[in-house]
Amino acid sequence: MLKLRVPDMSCGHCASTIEKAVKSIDPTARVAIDLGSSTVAIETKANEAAICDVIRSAGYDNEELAA
Ligand SMILES: [Cu+2]
Repeated sequence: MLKLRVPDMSCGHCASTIEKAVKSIDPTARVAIDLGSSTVAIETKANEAAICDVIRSAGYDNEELAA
């Protein structure tokens, strides 16, 4: 489980952009977004650094949280 803090995520549109970005790398990923705490939990078998990068490319800086 990859947990990220994504400070610039503020609405449902942000959430769906991030989810689409993750699924462009791993269509089977499970993405749980919590706008209240600006965190995203991702269950994926894909490379975690690649997931962070694709979210960044979509316009959302992010940092990994300790599990
Ligand atoms: Cu938004």
